[in-house]
Amino acid sequence: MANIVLVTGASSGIGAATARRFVRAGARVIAAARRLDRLAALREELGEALHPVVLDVRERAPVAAMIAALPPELAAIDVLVNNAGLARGLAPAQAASLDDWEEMVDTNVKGLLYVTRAVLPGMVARGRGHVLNLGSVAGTYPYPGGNAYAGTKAFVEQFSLALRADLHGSGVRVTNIEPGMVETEFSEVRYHGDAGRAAAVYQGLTPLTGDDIAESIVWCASLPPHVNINRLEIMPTAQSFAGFAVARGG
Ligand code: NDP
Ligand code: 8X3
Repeated sequence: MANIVLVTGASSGIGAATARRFVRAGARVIAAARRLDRLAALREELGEALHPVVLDVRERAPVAAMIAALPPELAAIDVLVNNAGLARGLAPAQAASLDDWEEMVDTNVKGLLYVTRAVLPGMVARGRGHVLNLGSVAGTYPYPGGNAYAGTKAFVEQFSLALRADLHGSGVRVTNIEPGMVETEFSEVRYHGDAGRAAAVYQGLTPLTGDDIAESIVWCASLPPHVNINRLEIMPTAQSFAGFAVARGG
């Protein structure tokens, strides 16, 4: 089992559940996010094995500085879970907010790049490590209003596969975790705090939980070092596909 794990976006949802699972499996977890109160509560719950770090992954220099300033006992990161991310809005592309689009690109694409670039050299030098990225089914299957969010997750999927190519022979593993509907704060964030609209997304079905995804993440990381899960697509049983849309009369 991994010894030192960095989880971004550990203050909520999938990230918090992943931090819990790794700590319970005996790892020390660096838990990064912007909301200190949430991280402090997680530290209270999980104890000294959790090392909270306030970090906005969109800030390139502070990301690099945080990794460089880790205390020696936490510096040799075995597992990086690039989980920090968000969707903003569900408007069609022709009406979507450019601010929403930029926030998603800055977080889901550029933030993930900054953290990965800061952590990878150490993993390669040690000849071991595992990067697990949070992609999404949205990176593979389009849906109306997914536009920029889907694009960021398609980036994450292809970047993950490309990392596998670059890291060939290094001993460093890469996995893209691709969930469908997971009930977290995701929809509340997508709908800019509209809790009613967010709750309606999960009404009348059994969605995945953050802990369902955390279980899969810990499973991937605990496989023998010669085994690499490239992509893992996970949906609730109640979610599937609705086929192509056809506009008639045109
Ligand atoms: P949550 O909203 O519950 O959690 C998102 C986490 O990301 C929070 O801890 C938040 O912390 C953190 N975060 C957001 N922006 C930043 C930032 N700039 N810097 C650092 N941390 C940040 O959603 P989920 O747990 O569902 O989402 C986790 C990941 O899973 C995301 O990448 C999402 O796209 C992906 N995913 C989610 C699915 C779902 O249906 N829920 C399905 C497929 C993928 P804070 O605000 O404190 O910074
Ligand atoms: C989150 C799942 O289907 O809302 O990535 O895009 S979905």
